[in-house]
Amino acid sequence: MSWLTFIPRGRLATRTSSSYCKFFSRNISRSSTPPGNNQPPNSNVLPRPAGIASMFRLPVVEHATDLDACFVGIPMDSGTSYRPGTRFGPRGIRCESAFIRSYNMGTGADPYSSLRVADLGDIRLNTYNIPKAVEAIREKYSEILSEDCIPLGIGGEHTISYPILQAMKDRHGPVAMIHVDAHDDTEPDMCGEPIAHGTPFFRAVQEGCLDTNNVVQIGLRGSGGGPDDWKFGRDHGFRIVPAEDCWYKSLKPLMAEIREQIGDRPVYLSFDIDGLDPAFAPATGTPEIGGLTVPQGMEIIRGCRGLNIVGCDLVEVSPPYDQTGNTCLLAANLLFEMLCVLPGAKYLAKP
Ligand SMILES: [Mn+2]
Repeated sequence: MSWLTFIPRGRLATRTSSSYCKFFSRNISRSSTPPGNNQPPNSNVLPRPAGIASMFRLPVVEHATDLDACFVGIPMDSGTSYRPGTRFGPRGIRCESAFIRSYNMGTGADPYSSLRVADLGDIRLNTYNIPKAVEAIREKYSEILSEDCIPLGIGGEHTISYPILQAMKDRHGPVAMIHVDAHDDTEPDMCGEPIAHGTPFFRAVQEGCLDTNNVVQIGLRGSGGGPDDWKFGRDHGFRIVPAEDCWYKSLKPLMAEIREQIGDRPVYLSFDIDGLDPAFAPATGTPEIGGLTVPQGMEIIRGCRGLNIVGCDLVEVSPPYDQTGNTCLLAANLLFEMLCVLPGAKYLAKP
């Protein structure tokens, strides 16, 4: 059966197929995206499985010039301690992102109508040399930030947040941070190596990249080495919200407290997919039971609306462990939620 079967009869039935496309592109899209702003193509014009699998099927561009926000892939897994595979994260998440539409039914956000957004492709990093890889990430982020563009990083494992925060510090000074994760990632080293996916926030603190009295870590849990595992953050003023403190609860009140505390400070959002329970996000390197639910993850991101967000990342998705594509689909949706709460994102309706 052809899709043309579904074209309504009457006046429309006399149109040619190309004028149908024009009709649908003008009228079916409910977003008010102005001409010149990018947005995902309407699926009545270009079927969602079609086209190049860029992030949300947005145009791929080389530079962040004239963009308000950009997606940038960081295909890195050299710093992983257990299951590898996050180097395929950007590719897997982009592939599943093809399903996601332009308007947020839950919140009324219509991000493409006010933000100019594109996919910057992937950072060309050295997969054989971690210090060179993080240098490439820092350089690319410095370039993006110099254009006043807000980067949404598609990981990659959590090592990437270290050079990102270096670039954030260069641009904004020490930043506040909302960090969703099962792990605190404040190890001083792993096997004696200073840069790995368990060390990014130790390094960031040592180098003055974080406004440590305005760092919140949400969802920490699991087996550990001992009772002092989270001591480094606590000693530096981090607020730590273990997963157990989130069980059975809405996180809206927590986010209200966090917004009150952070105020208008520049804030970075780092979302490790393993902050969520492995029932929802099994395709990750170091899964821990008893994690946050998907609605709780969404409450955290939606609760960032109104904050001065200067960048976000979504890390630790490992597509080789993604039997169904569901973890990548979840990650793509969370990145859409992040886009919806960036400063300047327009809302058409109240939830
Ligand atoms: Mn992490």
